[in-house]
Amino acid sequence: MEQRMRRPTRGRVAALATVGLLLAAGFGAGAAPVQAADTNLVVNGGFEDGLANWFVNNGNAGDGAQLSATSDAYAGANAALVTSRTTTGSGPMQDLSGKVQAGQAYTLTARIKYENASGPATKQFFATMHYGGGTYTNLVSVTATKGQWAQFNGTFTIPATQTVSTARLFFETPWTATPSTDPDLHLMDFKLDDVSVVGAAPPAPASKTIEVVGKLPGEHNPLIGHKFGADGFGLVHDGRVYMYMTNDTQGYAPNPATGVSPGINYGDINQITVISSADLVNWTDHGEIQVAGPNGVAPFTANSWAPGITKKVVNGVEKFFLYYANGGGSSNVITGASPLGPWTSERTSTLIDGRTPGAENVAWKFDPAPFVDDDGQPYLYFGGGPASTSMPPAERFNNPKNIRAIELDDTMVATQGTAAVVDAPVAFEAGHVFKRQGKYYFSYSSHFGGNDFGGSQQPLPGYPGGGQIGYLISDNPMSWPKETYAGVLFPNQSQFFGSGTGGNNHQSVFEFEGKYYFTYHAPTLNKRINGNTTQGYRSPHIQELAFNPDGTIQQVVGTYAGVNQVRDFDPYRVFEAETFGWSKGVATTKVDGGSAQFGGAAPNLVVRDIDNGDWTALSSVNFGDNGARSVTAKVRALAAGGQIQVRLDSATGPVVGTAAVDTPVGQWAEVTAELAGVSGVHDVYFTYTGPAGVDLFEIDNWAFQAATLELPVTVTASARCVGGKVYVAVQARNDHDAPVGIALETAYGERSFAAVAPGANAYQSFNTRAVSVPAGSATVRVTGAVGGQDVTTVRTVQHPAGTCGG
Ligand SMILES: [Ca+2]
Ligand SMILES: [Ca+2]
Ligand SMILES: [Ca+2]
Repeated sequence: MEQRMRRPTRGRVAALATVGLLLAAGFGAGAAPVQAADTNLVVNGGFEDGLANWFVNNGNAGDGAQLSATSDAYAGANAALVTSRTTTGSGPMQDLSGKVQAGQAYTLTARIKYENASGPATKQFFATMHYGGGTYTNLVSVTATKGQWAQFNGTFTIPATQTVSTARLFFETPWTATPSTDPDLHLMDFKLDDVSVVGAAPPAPASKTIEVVGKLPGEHNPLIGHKFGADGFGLVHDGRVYMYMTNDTQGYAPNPATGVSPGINYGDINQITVISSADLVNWTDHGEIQVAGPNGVAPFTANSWAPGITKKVVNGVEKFFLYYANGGGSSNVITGASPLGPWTSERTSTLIDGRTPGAENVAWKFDPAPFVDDDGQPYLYFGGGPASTSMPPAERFNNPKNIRAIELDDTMVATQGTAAVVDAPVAFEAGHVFKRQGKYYFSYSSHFGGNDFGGSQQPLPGYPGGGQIGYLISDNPMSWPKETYAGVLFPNQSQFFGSGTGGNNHQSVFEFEGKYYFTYHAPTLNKRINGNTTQGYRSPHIQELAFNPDGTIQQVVGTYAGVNQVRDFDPYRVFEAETFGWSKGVATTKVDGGSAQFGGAAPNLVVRDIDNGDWTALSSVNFGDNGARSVTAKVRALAAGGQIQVRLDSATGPVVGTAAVDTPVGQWAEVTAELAGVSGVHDVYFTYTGPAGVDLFEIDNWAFQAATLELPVTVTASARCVGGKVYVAVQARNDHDAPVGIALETAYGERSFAAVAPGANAYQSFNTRAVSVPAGSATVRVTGAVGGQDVTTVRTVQHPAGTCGG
């Protein structure tokens, strides 16, 4: 009610008085010169982009008007025209939240004109700021003469105590409670053009960069330490594991002073985060898919929680189907041409909602998890939330029947038939199915009790406690009676990670190169940032899943150690710099142009927020016996004096190479570090140094270059006279640890030796048939194998001039 009852309070009167003084002092002409750093905070103030960034003030329930573009402009081709005004405050508005700052002074200019024949000869107009709630402040005033463009031109200072998290600028006529009694005086149409608010540049948005080491060197959980990710769902494709996650980082907003973010707000989340790895330790950040919201792949959805993905050949084309929860009320699917997109929506409405047969009694039609059987038949599992009140309390608690299984049709983007009940004990959410040795496994997260589940009840013996992952084993992917319940496969994560890590969970299972893996989340990164008082920001984890001979699952133990690295990292190729085993103090951001490693259609990110002392690292990089000669980075310098140091095995290990990032600031370029003594298998740390307090550079990708393979050989050449002729002698000693072939070539002949033993010499004295020869060169060609590779090393050696009897 307070908001609707706007009145000219003392504050408003005082503000008006200030404006009057400024105007009386002849403000426009005498204004202090605008500082070079000042910025116009208004976007499209001249309406040359039509009505972009403008809308009608809607601060009070009664506010309303029509806003249109008009060619009757003060300048340029367009101005704004406001008609059908219902209140004095009904006028063009632009949101300056996040741009204006308390305590700052701004200069406001604008042009305004009214023309209605029955209106007054002159009329006062205000530029006003709405700071949210009932707080309105008139900023600048002008009295216009009918039919003429009048100019707003004044300054205003936002009080140091004013909260500016909401700050919306609009134009209006002086307030009166019942303007409809004289609309010609109070609600006339007017035109607006050339609006500017000039002052200090907007503050930089607070950094989301995670400054702590969130994944400790040597540990493999959480999977990444530079951002969050929840509800991970693993997909294996073409030798890599892809993890799709709810983008918990989206609403993360640590206070710059305290470092503590407000608690997670799932309503903020409309993106899905994707990472991938070929070894389960070094993960590449593929950024976020803008799934939902006005600019999303599926703009008819608002949220993108709890993704589930599968692949299937449809009409001869392999496609990837990414299902997600549109909040609690419905689920949807988007289609990818690859695991990394590009993504499209084949639907124009949600896939699972209140119209889905068999889902009518499911409270939360969310958490969609796809499964494609060996025969190609696809299924979708979904649902959760409060149990139907039609059941007795004990049944609501123990067998809430809130999860469903349904067939998908061959398109993968529509269901067929009626959903069947999954009678998972104490079920809450997060249904997931995989198949092993002909048996189907359904896992899910259990509820925490309470009024939604029959009030104070006890679980039946063997049934899960709160927030655990239980599972069922069935011979039929559509049949899940309670008798198929097989136990708890993962207790609550707080049992392993301690205070601050409780709450619900969401799991998946995937098979990769002969082993099964279990994914789950825990707010372990949040805990490393804030201690035991976490704010609900979750991180992805993986453990190996082991089975008993009877097919039941050995209960999973959550650890920071995580899983073993599946294979060493191959450094001799271009790979994205947004690939880390571990990192400190860096962030990533998407850039245009596709990925050098994953293809032009795949997203590409760069590592940013690189400060002096930050680092990124790769686990178990195999340089081979012969080692690396150099590493090249594609970088964009942001300051002079930055350096990349390459270290082995820790962030404080020996520096084995350095690249100066001395390329032009702001431009992408390549820099190279020559390396010494880098062979075998090592963790590699890229440590970043340079001037303090500035971002040093950004990095797009890396490539190591293998050392040129060489066969060690010692060569000598001489000339001497024998029997009146000059002989040129060439000798090559095999310094390799295996036999080699050696060819000796001179201008006077050549000779080849097969299988010269280690330490032995190939020797030939070539008869020049001359009494005198000039100095010249001999070529020694050595062939053999190094580390299993065929190698040829060519050396040249000078022989002196020779003469007989001179
Ligand atoms: Ca204009
Ligand atoms: Ca940093
Ligand atoms: Ca990159």
